[in-house]
Amino acid sequence: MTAAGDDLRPGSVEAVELLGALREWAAELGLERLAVASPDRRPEATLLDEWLARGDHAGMGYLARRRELRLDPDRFLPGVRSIVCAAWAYDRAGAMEAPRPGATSGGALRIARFAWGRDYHVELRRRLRALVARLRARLPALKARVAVDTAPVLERHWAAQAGLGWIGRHGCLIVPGLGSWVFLGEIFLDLPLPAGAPLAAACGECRRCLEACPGGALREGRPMDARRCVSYWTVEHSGAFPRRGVPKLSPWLFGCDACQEACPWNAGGAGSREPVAPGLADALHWTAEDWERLGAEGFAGRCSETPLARAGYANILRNARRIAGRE
Ligand code: B12
Ligand code: SF4
Ligand code: SF4
Repeated sequence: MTAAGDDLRPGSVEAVELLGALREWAAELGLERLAVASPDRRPEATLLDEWLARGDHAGMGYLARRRELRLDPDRFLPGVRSIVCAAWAYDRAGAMEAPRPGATSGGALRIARFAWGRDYHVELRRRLRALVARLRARLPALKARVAVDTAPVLERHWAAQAGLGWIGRHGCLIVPGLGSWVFLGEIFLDLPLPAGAPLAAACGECRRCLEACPGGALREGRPMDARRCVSYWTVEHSGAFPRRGVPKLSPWLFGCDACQEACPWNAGGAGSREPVAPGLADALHWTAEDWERLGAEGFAGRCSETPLARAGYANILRNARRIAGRE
């Protein structure tokens, strides 16, 4: 069987031209950056295996499953020749009066910025699929597979290999000029496009994120311990909290931005052009009582298209009660 890119060489005029077109289309779709990783630059199995062996993935059993798919891009898309990595800025703080770090007077609970808009899984996937459709108009035989967050793909690894940005000590990808307030998404292609080169990490002597982390989840030189991460407990953990081992959540109702807010690379980052989800604009300043009063129906009405919907009202209420000392 012939692959879509059989006539294309990675450095050829055609391949460079195609990447240029992809970048233009991405910009039209509102995606800030796009770069390509070579599938040959596979992730180190030991980093993932040791992370799992230590139990750093907490209750996220799905991360231990499909290990081979996570480590081998050729299993994710047989015949893969390029991994197109996109960064989509999500910080909407510039567009509105956002609660500032430490400014939680009046008992306002905080929602991390990644959750202020409409569900990014849906929105980013739609944009990446639109890119695939435009490519297919030129190359009908193209094999492509899109990944956004939930797919068994180590997204930060590929984005770093593509040179889209570099991984900071907080573990997030920092994109020059944008900071780390970006979502990542990928298109695996059987088409050889010119790959980028990794950027040098530029944390220097800074350790602000490690100091700012409320649960002590971040460790020098290796991926974080999710058992100590507020984001894990407020977003991923379902059901009652265990008696021991949950860090102090306050003021984070959903997600946590402490490590990223402390990061100097996020000081002047470009904001998102997307609006805050209508149901959330005023809720960004709510107290635990406000969330309690909302009720399941009110929650569905306001939050159904946002990342909060995945957690569900019961878990959101559990978080609010915990912060208010009532759980
Ligand atoms: C599970 C998960 C979580 C878990 C666990 C976090 C973790 N660090 O693994 C929890 C729930 C805690 C979480 C929290 C958050 N997440 Co999250 N999460 C994921 C998910 C689904 C899988 C990550 C994974 O596979 N982890 C396993 C570890 C071993 O892999 P890894 O962290 O990707 O790291 C690999 C490499 O990057 C490298 N590496 C990573 N860190 C470091 C550090 C050092 C020192 C070294 C040497 C190497 C290294 O080694 C690893 C193996 O190759 C990804 C989406 C995806 N499919 O990749 C989103 C993703 C990483 N999350 C994202 C976001 C936005 C968040 C939050 C900011 C949300 C919030 N505000 O609450 C926080 C940030 C917390 C933090 N400081 O990392 C974005 C990050 C975007 C970016 N700019 O980097 C992603 C990419 C989703 C997306 N599509 O945009 N998340
Ligand atoms: S998201 Fe919060 S708890 Fe998790 S590593 Fe960052 S600062 Fe620590
Ligand atoms: S806060 Fe400092 S150490 Fe942490 S990621 Fe940002 S620059 Fe690196």
